[in-house]
Amino acid sequence: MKLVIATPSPFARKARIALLEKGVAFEVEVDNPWNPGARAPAHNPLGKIPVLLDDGGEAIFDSRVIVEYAEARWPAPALLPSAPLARVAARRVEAVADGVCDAVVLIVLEHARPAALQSGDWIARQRAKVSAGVSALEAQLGHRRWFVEGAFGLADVAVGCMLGYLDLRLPAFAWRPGAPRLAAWFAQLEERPSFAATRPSAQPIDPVR
Ligand SMILES: N[C@@H](CCC(=O)N[C@@H](CS)C(=O)NCC(=O)O)C(=O)O
Repeated sequence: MKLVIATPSPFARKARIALLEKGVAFEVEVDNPWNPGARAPAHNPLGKIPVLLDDGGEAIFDSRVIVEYAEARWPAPALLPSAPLARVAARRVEAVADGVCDAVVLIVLEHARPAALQSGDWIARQRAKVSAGVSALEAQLGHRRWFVEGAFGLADVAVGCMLGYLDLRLPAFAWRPGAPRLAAWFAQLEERPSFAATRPSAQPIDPVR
């Protein structure tokens, strides 16, 4: 089994951590979906990573589907609660975290365009989503140890991957002063073996015009 990733991608990291937490054996193939010669379009019509290639060669994407697949195939340890409404709560946290990542991706792509083509309004709109998302997660975490049902799970994985991506791609975005509980929580999470083994790193992006 092979997981196709990009080294900065929070979505790929989420899928990778889910598999690591479940103790599944898999290879990692590094792609750069933004650049010519990317492998992603051969597996996913949307040209996006992550893609999980199962032992039969079937391509499973996107990160949410990969997690669902992993939960079904390797149920223990569970990353999603079994109670339907608790599952919804976990997925909602994931939706906020993934949405912040989407906004950061759009900011990064905008910054990669020639300066004359960049839109300050567009960047400001995406930054507002990042701020609102981080604030909402700070409020939701409160004094809890984990986001949902007192147990580590997908919601925690998704938020941790989002914060790691924020630090990588927008290092000047000072989110910690406004989200001190999330900051302390994230510092501990980063020491977890699955997080420590998957630290994100930058890849160059060809300018998109
Ligand atoms: N919703 C998708 C998002 C995946 C995604 O946006 N991947 C980015 C890298 S972080 C990508 O491959 N983009 C290439 C493109 O849009 O052409 C998921 O959860 O897997």
